[in-house]
Amino acid sequence: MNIKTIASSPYNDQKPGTSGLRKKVTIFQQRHYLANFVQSIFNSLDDCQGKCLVLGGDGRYYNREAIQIIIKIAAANGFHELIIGQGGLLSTPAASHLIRKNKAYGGLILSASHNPGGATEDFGIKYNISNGGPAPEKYTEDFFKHSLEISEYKIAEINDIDLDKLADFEIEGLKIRVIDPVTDYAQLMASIFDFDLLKQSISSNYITLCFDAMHAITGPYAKRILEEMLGAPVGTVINGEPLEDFGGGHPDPNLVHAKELAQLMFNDNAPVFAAASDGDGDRNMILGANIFVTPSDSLAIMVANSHYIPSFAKGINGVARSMPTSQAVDRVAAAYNLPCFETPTGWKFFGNLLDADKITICGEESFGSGSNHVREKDGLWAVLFWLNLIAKKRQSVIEIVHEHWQRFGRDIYSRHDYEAVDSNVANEIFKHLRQLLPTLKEKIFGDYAVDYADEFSYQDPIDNSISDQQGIRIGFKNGSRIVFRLSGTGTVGATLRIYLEKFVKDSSSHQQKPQQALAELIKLAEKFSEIKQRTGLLEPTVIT
Ligand code: G16
Repeated sequence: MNIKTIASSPYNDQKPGTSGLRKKVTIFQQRHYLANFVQSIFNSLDDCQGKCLVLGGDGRYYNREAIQIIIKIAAANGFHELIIGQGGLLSTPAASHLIRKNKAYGGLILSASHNPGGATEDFGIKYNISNGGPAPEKYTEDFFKHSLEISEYKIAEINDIDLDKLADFEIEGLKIRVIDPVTDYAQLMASIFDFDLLKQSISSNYITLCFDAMHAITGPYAKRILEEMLGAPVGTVINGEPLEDFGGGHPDPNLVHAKELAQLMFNDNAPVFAAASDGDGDRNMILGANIFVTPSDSLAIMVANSHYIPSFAKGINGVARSMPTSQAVDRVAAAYNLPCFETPTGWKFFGNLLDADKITICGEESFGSGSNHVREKDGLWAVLFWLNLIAKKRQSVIEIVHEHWQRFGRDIYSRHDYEAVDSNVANEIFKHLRQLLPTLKEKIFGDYAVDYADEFSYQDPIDNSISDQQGIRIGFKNGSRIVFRLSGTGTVGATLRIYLEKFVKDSSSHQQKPQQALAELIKLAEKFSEIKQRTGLLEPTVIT
């Protein structure tokens, strides 16, 4: 194989964020930009010679071009086998599964997740290690270090690969397998859930449903599993064709961006169940007729009912949630005597706990939940989990949620995002909050007496690595919390997130509307951060 070495020079902005490197497409299209980053990853890994790499993305604009470039760089760096999803498509959880199933060295997943796609929108790339999970911080820091020192990259002089034809072939010793992106993943789901029960419940119309793929990657997965394998009527999956620009939409499954679905569900004729997933298929939003299940509640409910799911019938080892996720799951863990871990935001922090069998189920407020079946959060897995629960418990979504609140109390929860804030302003807000923390101890604000005020730092219990500055927390004696964090996934300025949580035990108060129930905490959060004065934004950009 003819290999060329191309001289290049570093870009200084290739530091991966919460989940890989995310930038505008136009940034990725700069000369050598993508090649530099890919070569930096390969340079920082141990020898790539003779190894297998999984490759695919969410189909967004620039996916195909990027895959052709990566194939050539991977070939030049000595990979022996490449497993690529047909059309260059792989959902993030499916890629994680393929890495594990094929004992691959790792995988490159091309996605900017829930961020919009298109020629002037976002693109992203992340590396997953051999356990199938996102590269932990020690890797991503090394990728960045290499990107700052790069002086050349290697590229094989081979023709573009036909990504659309399923085939196994060899180019001068390099094995390439273009595989169906759905088959392996669908088999995995069938091994976890009770597909026979689901088929019966759907064919008897006990469960009626709608799934919004938001013109992103889960279209083909959801059509195969929900419509073809489980027999849901054709048309159950809406916006099911993956498009490079997601049809101009924002593939973020929440009540703001999946408006069509929200309208359908808060209606007299709503189906029993609805859900949506994001750009790369790892997020989920769960809805029942006239109810939206917050991701934090969804996690707690899944854990509390996990014994109804065939693969968890024998019990689970433990659970974990990211720090800003509500404490609802902690209450379940305490009641069931399960270990419960609090990690920083980012799925990569669950990897070690899952590998060490300390936890079986984990999740985040950012519309993500998953288990030890892969090392990524998994949108369709969560959907199937809920469908399995509805079918097994013979209860509607609203009944399941209300029963849960009745037993454990309700953590009323909301997240307020202030997007595209000037980065200097955002940094000043955090500086100000850090100075404020020591002055808050033991202070009382109306119904809220401060219990602790600190900045979250995490020591991984398996490898003892420490991650500092993972969000500012103000906890109150009544169990309520305010958390401030800067997003690590945005591509324009800074996104400031305020997470608000209030625990209500008494069932007569469970039906409150979150924004009303949280009004006093919202005022306190705005007062502590001075967010309105400092950003000039009078309202959050997105409330979920
Ligand atoms: C990524 C990570 C998640 C994280 C989320 C939010 O999700 O995989 O673990 O919770 O970002 O991050 P932030 O608050 O920093 O924006 P995704 O779906 O974007 O890959």
